[in-house]
Order: sequence, then C-alpha cells, then structure tokens
Amino acid sequence: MLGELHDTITALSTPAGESGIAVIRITGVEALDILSSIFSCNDRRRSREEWQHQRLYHGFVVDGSETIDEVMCAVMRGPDSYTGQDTVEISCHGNTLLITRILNLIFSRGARCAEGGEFTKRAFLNGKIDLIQAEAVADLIHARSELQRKVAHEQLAGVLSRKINRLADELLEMLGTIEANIDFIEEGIDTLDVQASIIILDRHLRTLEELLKDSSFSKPFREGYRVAIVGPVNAGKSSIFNRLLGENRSIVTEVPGTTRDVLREPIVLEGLLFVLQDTAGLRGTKDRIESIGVDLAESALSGADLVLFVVDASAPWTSELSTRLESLHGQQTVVALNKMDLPIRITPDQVESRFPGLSVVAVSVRTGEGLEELKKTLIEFVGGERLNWIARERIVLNSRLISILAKTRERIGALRRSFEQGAPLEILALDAREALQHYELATGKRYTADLLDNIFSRFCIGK
Ligand SMILES: Nc1nc2c(ncn2[C@@H]2O[C@H](COP(=O)(O)OP(=O)(O)OP(=O)(O)O)[C@@H](O)[C@H]2O)c(=O)[nH]1
Ligand SMILES: [Mg+2]
Repeated sequence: MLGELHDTITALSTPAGESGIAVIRITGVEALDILSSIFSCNDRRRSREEWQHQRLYHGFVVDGSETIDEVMCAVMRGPDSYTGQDTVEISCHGNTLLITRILNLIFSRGARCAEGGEFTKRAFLNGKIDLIQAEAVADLIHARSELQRKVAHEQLAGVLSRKINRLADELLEMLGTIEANIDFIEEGIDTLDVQASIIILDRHLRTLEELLKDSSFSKPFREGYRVAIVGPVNAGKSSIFNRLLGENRSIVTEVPGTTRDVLREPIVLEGLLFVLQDTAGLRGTKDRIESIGVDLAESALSGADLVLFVVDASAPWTSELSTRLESLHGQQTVVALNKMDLPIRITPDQVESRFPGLSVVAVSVRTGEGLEELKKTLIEFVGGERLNWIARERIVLNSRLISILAKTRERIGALRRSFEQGAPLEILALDAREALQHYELATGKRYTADLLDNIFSRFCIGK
C-alpha cells in the first residue's frame, strides 16, 4: 500500500464551477519538479531546489511559450506539509476551462488525478494524523451545525486520539510487565501487581463506558434529528413547519388535507441539526393522492427520532386523538397545542392529565405565542444532559469507533476477569494483546486496506 505514495497526485481542491479563485493541489515526490516546469515569473524558471518551504509565489502558469493564467502558488516542503510530502497549491482563476487546462498540463508532466480523500489518506499513511483525526477532517467538511463543527474541530485537534492513546500506552506497559514476568518466571521475579492492574482496567472500563454511553446519540447528531410533524388535518402542522424554518416552504390553507407530500428541511437550533418533516394530516380518506400522503406520513412518523404532534386546541377532543397518542407510546413525543389565540376547547392541563409524562407546549402560530418554548423543548428533548456533556467533552463517536470501542470494552473486561481468576501469565498476555490491538484499530495504528478505502471514499476529490 505504501507503494502508492510514490505517485504524484493532483486535484482541484475547491468546488468546481465559476469562482473568484480555484485551488489546485499537487503532492508527491515530483510536485516541485512539476511546478518548476509550468510556473514562470518574470520569464524566470525556478529549479526544484529553489522553492522555499511555506512561501507564496506570484507568477504565471505557462505551457511552453503560452501563458495560461496569472496565479499565486504556495509551496510546502515535506515532511512539514498536510500530506507529509512536497505539496504545491496553485490559486488560479475559477473557471472550468482554465482549471481543466492547468490540470491537463500537470497530468502531462507526470501527475495523476487524486482519488477522493487521497491527500488526507497520505497524511494518515505518512503519520501526520491518525485515523480518528482523518475521520474528523471529513466530519469538518460535512459539518452542518455549529456543534458538529466544534466536535469535528476538537477531534481533529486530537482530543479523542490522546484519550485513546493514553489508554493504549497504559495497556502496552501492562503487557510489557506481564511478558517480563513470563520471561523471568524461573528466576522468581514477580513485578506484576494484580490488584493495581485491576484498578487500572476498571479505569479503562469507566472511560470506555463514558465514551460509549451516548452511542445512540451519534447518528442523529451527525445526520440531524428527524422530527416528524404529524397530527390531524388542519391542525396547523405546515404553519408550525414554516414558522420553525423561518420561510413559507409548505402550502398553508384552511382546506383540510392541503399537505400530501413529506417536506423535509434542515434547521439548526442552538447549534444542533434537526431535519423537520411536514406531513399530510392523519385521517382516513378516499382521495387516492391524499391516502398515499397519509402512508408517507405514517412512515415518516415511525422513522422519526422525535414526534411533534400538532393538535388544534380550538377543536373538540376526539377519541381518534386519544388512540393516536396512545399508539405513539415508546416514541419521544412533544404535543404542540396550536391555535391558542382562538377560543380553546382543549387545555394543556387536560392533555397532560390524560397522558401523564407527555410534554405539551401551548402555541399559536398566528400570535407567535409559545414558539420559543417549543424550540427549547425540541432541544431539551434530543439533547438535554447529553448536550452538556458534548459541550464539555466535545466528543461524539462515529459508528466505526462505537463498534471498535464496544469490542475493546469486552476485551478489557475479559482481561480483568482473567486477572481476577488468577489466570496464567500466558493467558493474561493473550488477553492484553487482544485488547491492545483493538485500541490500535481505533486510532489506526493497525488497519486494513478495506478499512481505509471505506473511510476515505467518504471524502471529496481534492481533500
Ligand atoms: N387562528 C389560528 N389559525 C391558525 C394557526 N395556525 C394555523 N392556522 C390556520 O389553520 C389552517 C390550517 O393550517 P395548516 O398549517 O395548513 O394546517 P395543516 O395541519 O398543515 O393542514 P393539512 O396540511 O391540511 O393537514 C390555515 O388556515 C392556517 O392559517 C393559529 O395558530 N391560529
Ligand atoms: Mg399541511
């Protein structure tokens, strides 16, 4: 795999299309030679040796005697660069034809097109960052909320890596002691303190537990909490959807059955990403199109992380409402009692007493009453305690780490049991080695080609 590091690769690192500036990146052993062959300033070419580290050069990209574009060019010499290899970033004008022309010129000088994530993959293979940090690069690029950005930033800075590396180092030391005892057993040297080892392992288990306890939070944190806005027709679902979005995205009319499709829009509240879904009013209907809409609403509802059930407070309570709310048992549900500006026939107290434990917020889209409280309730519901923890620790595991660290926890548990049961040193060594391997899989000290492909395929070209 390291063989692939010998290629010089290039790609456009900014989005394609028209822009003020576009950045083309080149990295690899021939990056500086290629630059020398295509860059000219005042009719002077620089040799490979002349390019200075962390310098910005102004000049022209030239193809033989033809000048192609006026550019700025940043030079980072390896190993002190993003990829660990000589790297060049050419800032040219942002035009597709021009970019293609320059890229073709670079190809003709021996570079090949970089694959998605290949620059970051090189950074990993050259030991500039570990796998956890490489994943954070993708997270940072894809971050859609402020909290996602902060978490990705801390992860890139190595907060999580350091935590896991500390555990791995400690375990490595323990393994060393166990192995030393195996070697010197005949001489009667016994430096292995079983009780102290168990205390250390308990600390590992606590740390892993803490990291894993919010696993269920991981997916919605990354992808956004799916909030299904459901309820009877005409309750004001689309009105609430629009109000939370801050734009008139969904059609609102007094005609019951206005919404048929599921409309999905992301919003960010207090740095948290939500995906709001406006749905068709739940009712039995003979209208074929509306009935498809109701089916879609049902599936949005069952796949939601949180149900926002909208009820018209000015309409009488129905047995259907009771049945519906009962059927939501087990799903996180907030009831928005809407149209509080009208003479009301249902009070929040009535709903709460019928359904103890249910969160009810009185709102009126017309007057704006209760909408801030509704937002707070949404945040509280999905985040609550966990948000405080994230704000403090800035760690949210991804699914790969959840699965590896869960296995690590099992292995550490097994090692602890072996200590407790007074297992022979060979068994202790075996258990410790296995646990250590899992820590190393987490940070990427140990990896497979498949794993890397899987991770870096999530990246865009040019990163
Ligand atoms: N007085 C009052 N009217 C409201 C309020 N919210 C919505 N409405 C009105 O109620 C009617 C229905 O609103 P929608 O938002 O379309 O209701 P919906 O639940 O999406 O309806 P369907 O899509 O048909 O299921 C419209 O005429 C709105 O103007 C409110 O807080 N107060
Ligand atoms: Mg609607």
